[in-house]
Amino acid sequence: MLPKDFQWGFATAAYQIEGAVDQDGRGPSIWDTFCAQPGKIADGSSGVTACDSYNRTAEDIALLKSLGAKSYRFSISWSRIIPEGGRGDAVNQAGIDHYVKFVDDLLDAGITPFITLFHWDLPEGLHQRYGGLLNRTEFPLDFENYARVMFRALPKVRNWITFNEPLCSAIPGYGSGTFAPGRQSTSEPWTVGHNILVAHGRAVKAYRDDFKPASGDGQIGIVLNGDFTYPWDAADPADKEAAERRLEFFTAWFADPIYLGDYPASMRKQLGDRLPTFTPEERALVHGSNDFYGMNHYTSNYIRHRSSPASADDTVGNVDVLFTNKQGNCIGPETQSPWLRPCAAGFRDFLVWISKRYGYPPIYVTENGTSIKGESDLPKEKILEDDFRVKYYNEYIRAMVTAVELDGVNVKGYFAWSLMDNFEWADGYVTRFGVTYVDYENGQKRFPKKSAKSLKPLFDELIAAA
Ligand code: GCO
Repeated sequence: MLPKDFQWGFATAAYQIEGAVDQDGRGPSIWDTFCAQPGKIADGSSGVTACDSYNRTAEDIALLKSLGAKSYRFSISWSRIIPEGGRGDAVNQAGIDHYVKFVDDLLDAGITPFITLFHWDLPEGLHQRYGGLLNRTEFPLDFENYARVMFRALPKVRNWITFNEPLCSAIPGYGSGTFAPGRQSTSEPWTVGHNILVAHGRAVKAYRDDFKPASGDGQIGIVLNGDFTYPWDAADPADKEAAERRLEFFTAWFADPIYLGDYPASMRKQLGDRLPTFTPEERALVHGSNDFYGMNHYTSNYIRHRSSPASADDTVGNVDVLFTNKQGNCIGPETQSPWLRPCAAGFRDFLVWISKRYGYPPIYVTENGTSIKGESDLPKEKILEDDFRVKYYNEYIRAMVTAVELDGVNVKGYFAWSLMDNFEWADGYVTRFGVTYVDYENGQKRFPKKSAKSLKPLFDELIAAA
């Protein structure tokens, strides 16, 4: 069973659902700029309208209530709050007022807000002014300032997330260039990852020093993503070591500095001085800076070692990442999206890996979900009958309960990604992750899928009676 105070609900992100990009004083983000560049987004789309959630807060809250959600994880658009982004720049009161009302309305509806401060949509002004996430001194200071503005504006919020998936700001954003701001470099991803950790540390210190309620029930942490890994050949020590190294490059990159005080040795060995070194002040800000571990997880992979030296642009630990192992066993059915397939056992194993490495911290599963290739092309009635997603959630959530019951993992909450179909970054609207179908051609009308209605009965069964 899960504890009676277990928080479950759904997750979204500002740029993926809000739309209203020119409304009420919002400034441009790097994703507005990136989407405007031809060829960057698969279907040539952007978050200009998305799900129009900025103007449909009452409708989205009613949807959450109808699905039985206890909590809702969403992100704040920094460029709605400080359109130019910086600590010396004007604060946009209309932006603050929007989120103050949204939080009040959620609380009135009995839904607990979990707020992500940064879900990739950096104000364009900071990128232009000093290189945004690349600036080791300016960015952490401006992020802390923005965080302080939100902590002050939303004192009723008890659950804060600083960054969502810093890896996905760093590697697609500054390595491959497939995400905003679209830079390609073999050193910048490691600089960006470091600066995000320092910015996270500054915001956490600010919260703990100046905003954490005297009641002590306020908490703050970072959200890290990761696929669990299995050796391609279970009998090959080199593949076993490669599988562990892949996890270190994926997740320990950020979690080790926070829980253990420095980057994994495997990263230092491969990257050398491309991986920044923490100053004593930075280390003090970062080490111990999580009240909980925010975990985004979708799938697992088989990992095969490479005998050749790592290439300069390698970001995965010099390994092959596969869905099939040496014996030909395949993780998940071919119908899934090209880059993820269901593997519920991997979810349990990853929860255990995190717990053992970091001392059994409280964990919130802040994203978990799936999509299939071609879901968008199906007729609406087929989309609504998403049996594959019902199966995914049933298997994954029960694997999580097993980890709690048998492995002593301390999971405190779970957020399904996502409340609704939304703008899936470089995939545009082609890939659907929602438990709610959004009819983009007909006024963003929402239609809960079968999976949306499957979660309340499942959690009613699995959460201990109050
Ligand atoms: C992520 C992001 C989400 C994605 C989701 C599906 O984890 O990549 O937080 O914004 O939309 O994961 O890819």
